[in-house]
Amino acid sequence: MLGYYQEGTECAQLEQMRALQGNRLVKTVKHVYENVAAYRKLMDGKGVRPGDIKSIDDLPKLPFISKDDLRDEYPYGFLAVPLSDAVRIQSTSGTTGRRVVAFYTQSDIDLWDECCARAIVAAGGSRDDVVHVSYGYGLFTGGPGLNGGSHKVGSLTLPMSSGNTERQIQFMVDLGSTILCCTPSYAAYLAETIINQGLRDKIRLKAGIFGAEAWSEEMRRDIEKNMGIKAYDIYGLTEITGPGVSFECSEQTGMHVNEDHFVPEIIDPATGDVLPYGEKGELALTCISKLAFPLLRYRTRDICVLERKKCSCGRTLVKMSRLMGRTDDMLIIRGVNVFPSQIETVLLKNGLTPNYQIIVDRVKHTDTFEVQVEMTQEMFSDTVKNISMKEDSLIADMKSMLGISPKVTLAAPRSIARSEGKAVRVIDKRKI
Ligand code: DLL
Repeated sequence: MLGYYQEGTECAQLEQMRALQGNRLVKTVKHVYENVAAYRKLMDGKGVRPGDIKSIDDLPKLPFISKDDLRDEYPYGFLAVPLSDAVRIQSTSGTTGRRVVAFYTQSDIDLWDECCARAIVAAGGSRDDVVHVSYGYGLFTGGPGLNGGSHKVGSLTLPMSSGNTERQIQFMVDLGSTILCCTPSYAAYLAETIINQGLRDKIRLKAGIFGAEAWSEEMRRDIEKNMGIKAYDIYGLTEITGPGVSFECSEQTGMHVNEDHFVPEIIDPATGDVLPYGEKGELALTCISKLAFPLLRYRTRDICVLERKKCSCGRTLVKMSRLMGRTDDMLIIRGVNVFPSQIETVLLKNGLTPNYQIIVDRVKHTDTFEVQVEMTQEMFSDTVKNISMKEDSLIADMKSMLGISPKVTLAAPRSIARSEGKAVRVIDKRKI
């Protein structure tokens, strides 16, 4: 079994954890009420005073925060410390609207680094490892987060950032990288390139820490097989801190939430009611130990399940499932709810690669729905008849998974643009 970075916390008894959460929540609520006008307004609007929050059981009394609340207060509205105490910002990519800027004090960065260190150690990392960080550096939290975690562990850290695949592989070979950190789609691309260049025997990777975008169990198995590694999921978001909100352990059945810093709740996205463990819903997160930007009950729009069960790794931290989609990336096509992850599952189960794109359009008031996916080299050299049979069988499998049939186009190998960061899976051309 692999070790722990902070065993006392990672394996704490439930009552001890709840007491710690309660103390930290009380302090954080007081802190934001006193220092953030927007919080005072939101809490006053709901009739809640800091004194009403006495333990972790009082969490549902607090109002939710949404991305729109943050955008309305851009850039400094939610900053909870004087500017002189803040030492860093990170920011979301802003693809779906105005950017969100998150602030950190030095102690916020230290605790974020510790969360990432827990993830690295859970994936088998130690000071003897060479940690190859191919998440982007800069405003994106992936590079800085895993970089900081790797330093805390004491591993040799390669701050590669994303891009320049040739150089990535050369360093991997020359320096003997043992743990790779990047998006799962970039890991799949790196694996493909390593195999094509005949370098599979020259790499020394043993584990990967992959997150920042949705990926399926099938994709995990493919990457593990192609690279000869164990692939671990890691989750996080800029607004809350970045990667390291939760991380996977040796059991690989979901991610332990660092709940001494981030308290998770699953809510019904329509009503906001808190749902019990085991039920699927939207994840809301509350920061209880940060100073500069501690969001309370932040609605992530990510859909998952929480479970508190005994884990074979010994950690008692509550576990969240692999993400099942987002409340906002769910496509509604001809009235049917479709998640890109469902399509990926069908493709990989059929021996295809995770290089695909979903194209949705509207022609004469009717939605069109097409899935373009690359063939493997073997399929490419097959007869036209066999390729067309493969397309038909994919359509049938999608119909049974989704309830509607897309047009499926098998494209030539390597014809769909690769991503070095988060992959673009959906092109929605509808103007609704
Ligand atoms: O993606 C932080 C991160 C960096 C996480 C590196 C893991 C590794 P944002 O750019 O703010 O932050 O995007 C956050 O990405 O709300 C999820 O929808 C998605 N996401 C993050 N991790 C996962 C994951 C970073 N493991 C948004 N599985 C989140 C699926 C993920 N989706």
